[in-house]
Amino acid sequence: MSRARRALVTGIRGQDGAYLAQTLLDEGYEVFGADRRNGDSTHWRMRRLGIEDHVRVLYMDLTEFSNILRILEEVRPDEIYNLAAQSFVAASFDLPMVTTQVNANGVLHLLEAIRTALPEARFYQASSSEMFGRVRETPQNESTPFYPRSPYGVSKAYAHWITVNFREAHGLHASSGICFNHESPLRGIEFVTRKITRAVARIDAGEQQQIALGNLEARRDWGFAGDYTRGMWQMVQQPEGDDYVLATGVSHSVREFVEAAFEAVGERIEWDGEGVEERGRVADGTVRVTIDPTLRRPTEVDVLLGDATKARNQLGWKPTLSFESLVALMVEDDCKAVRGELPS
Ligand code: NAP
Ligand code: G4F
Repeated sequence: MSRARRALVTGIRGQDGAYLAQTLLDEGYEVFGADRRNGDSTHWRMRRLGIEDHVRVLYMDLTEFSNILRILEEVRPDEIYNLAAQSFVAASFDLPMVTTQVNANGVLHLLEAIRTALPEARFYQASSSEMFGRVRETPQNESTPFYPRSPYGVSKAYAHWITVNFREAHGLHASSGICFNHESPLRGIEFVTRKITRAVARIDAGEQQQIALGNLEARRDWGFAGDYTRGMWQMVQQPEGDDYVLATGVSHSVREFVEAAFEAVGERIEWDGEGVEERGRVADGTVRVTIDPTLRRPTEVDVLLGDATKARNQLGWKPTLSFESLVALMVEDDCKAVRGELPS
């Protein structure tokens, strides 16, 4: 009897790691999750999805080549999904070298290890719409030139091109998923969407008074993470590796996200003032949103809007959750967490 297909997922502790593990388990895979930490590792996201006991966790850091090689030789996965990264754009301005070592060199380590030990394995690289940066056209698709605006974006552009090069030079089955922002109740609290939904839930429960934000005008194409991890798996099932954009094709500003999140708990935000003096108030005049200029980035990506026509036509992929449903889902989940109704 042949063994179940094996998948190795790096970044298993992250948002996408948990949803992708769930997707792969649903498809009958034996799932190995690579986690850079050791000892007291907790996997709250996988626990939330009820899959913690079904994923075999291995210790692996993308900056350690021999560690990667050893794990590939031991596990011999059929498919390798590289989701590990220093993924917080804002932090990359202060940590450009760490960001490059993990997000760029780390991908090269993985590709070299695959070429050496497992050239038949299929590879997925978590590329990012952040590579489009100061966008050259709107909407952005697979042919849109990159103009990254952060050390993170630059590192992801390197990782994208080295993935393409290993596909073309060495014949690896390697795909690059150029994913636009995708969110969920499992999103890290440093990202703006979850920062907002968590704050709204805490404000609603009387545990917090206000939220301070940076640039309210930035626009993002926000989708649901579970839709995107299915798209990643679909890419890897194609006969040849390729590049695909995953996006909803709808963009909203951070300001609109704030308004939708407060609306989900029955509050309407009215804005007054300008610049750092701007305030978001609820009906009785209480200030709930303030501006913190230190949260602005040295170079910003003003607007992202993706065109996922290729993924729709070739993979049959499409997003299932609208912006409004996504915001409502995240607020509802954070309200449950505040009430202590979710496992931590
Ligand atoms: P995430 O929640 O931040 O997860 C990233 C994971 O990478 C974390 O669990 C982190 O481990 C791990 N990691 C960091 N440095 C590592 C290292 N040196 N070696 C091994 N693992 C390391 O990010 P995500 O939202 O799930 O995103 C998954 C991937 O997609 C990332 O590559 C991200 O850049 C990319 N991406 C995300 C989006 C999005 O909107 N979510 C869009 C486009 C692309 P710790 O838990 O130990 O910190
Ligand atoms: O939520 P963000 O931190 O996500 P960002 O920078 O778009 O990056 C995310 O999406 C990328 C795909 O395009 C991924 F590759 C990346 O790994 C990550 O998942 O910020 C979104 C926008 C930015 O324009 C930021 O300036 O929100 C603006 N913003 C305004 N106030 C804020 C805040 N961002 C954060 N994190 N915190 C704020 O208080």
